[in-house]
Amino acid sequence: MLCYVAFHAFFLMICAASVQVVEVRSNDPTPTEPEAQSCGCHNLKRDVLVTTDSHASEDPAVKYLQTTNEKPTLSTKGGEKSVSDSQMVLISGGEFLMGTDNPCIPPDGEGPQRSVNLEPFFMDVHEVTNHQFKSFINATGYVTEAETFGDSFVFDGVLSEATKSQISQAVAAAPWWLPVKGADWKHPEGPDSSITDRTDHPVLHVSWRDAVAYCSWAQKRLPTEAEWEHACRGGLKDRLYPWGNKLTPKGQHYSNLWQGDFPTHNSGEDGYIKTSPVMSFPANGYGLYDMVGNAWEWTSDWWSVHHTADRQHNPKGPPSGTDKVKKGGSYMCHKSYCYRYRCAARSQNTPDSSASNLGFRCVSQEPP
Ligand SMILES: [Ca+2]
Ligand SMILES: [Ca+2]
Repeated sequence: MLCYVAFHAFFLMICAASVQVVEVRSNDPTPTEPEAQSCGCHNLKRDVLVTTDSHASEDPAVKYLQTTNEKPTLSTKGGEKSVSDSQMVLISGGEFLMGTDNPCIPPDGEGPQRSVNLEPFFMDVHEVTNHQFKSFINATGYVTEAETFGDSFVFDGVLSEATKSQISQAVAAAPWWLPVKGADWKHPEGPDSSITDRTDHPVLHVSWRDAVAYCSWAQKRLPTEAEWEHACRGGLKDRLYPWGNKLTPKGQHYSNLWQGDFPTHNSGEDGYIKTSPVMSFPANGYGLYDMVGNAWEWTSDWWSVHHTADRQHNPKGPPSGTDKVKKGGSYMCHKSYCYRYRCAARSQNTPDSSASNLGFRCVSQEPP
């Protein structure tokens, strides 16, 4: 309840705010309206910047099925690595409690807590890395949506001054989000950046469709929200985080989040100002890394904030919608602005959205 009260005051501002891109005036970098205290990444809509979507009708799950593309190198002992170079763990099925009856951000639809039954599945132990995504691109020639559109959203705190000086727009409700021309998975902070020293970091600037295309190529799929949350909880019941209820047990950081004052000062107390190499923090009880923090992760579900309290079996979310659910929060999350690095927390973006803190991992019914 305390959680709710603390959040409620500034949520009233959030819910009234729609994302608008505004001109940034010199000597007045902060747009005047609407103001909202949120990280703002939950509603970065590409269509405020771009009006065409020429390949919306293509189904990446079909187009980039591995079998429709060049046969990838299969895993061999001591030889070449597997197609997606991935490690997966078996997540037991059965019953778990999804959501919470003590929501910190009630309008996100964190509740009610409901009993969910799942089939067993395998899940990538870490977020899909730049290295893995590059294998996919090399094998298929896939072009991401950010590359097609020519831009992507980047948090201004990670941009070079040279890149920032060329930008004249920002997201009204969250002026630290800037549309950066040339930002894509290979150039996370725009054209003057690269992933050369970040091959083991989570791939960023991938839209939901890009993520679906990758998983299909790897003969996997995106997790449902229920699968993701079950996996996040790591076998614990009704806890905030994958490791328990205390954010930093014995002073140790268990995830890559934001320490300091958002959005002006990131102390990097956990060791990282931006993304971290996957598996830099302890795994949860299921052997999964970075389920919260580092990069947000797409799920297959359409977004809705209305949930039944009835027991469900393998829920897959609403049949349609405008936004897709993402889970886990990112290196940009701080309790004061984006307390969404909890297993029950959730947020959303349109399927064509991409940003410098949003990635994914895959699941499969089959062993890797
Ligand atoms: Ca950090
Ligand atoms: Ca993550």
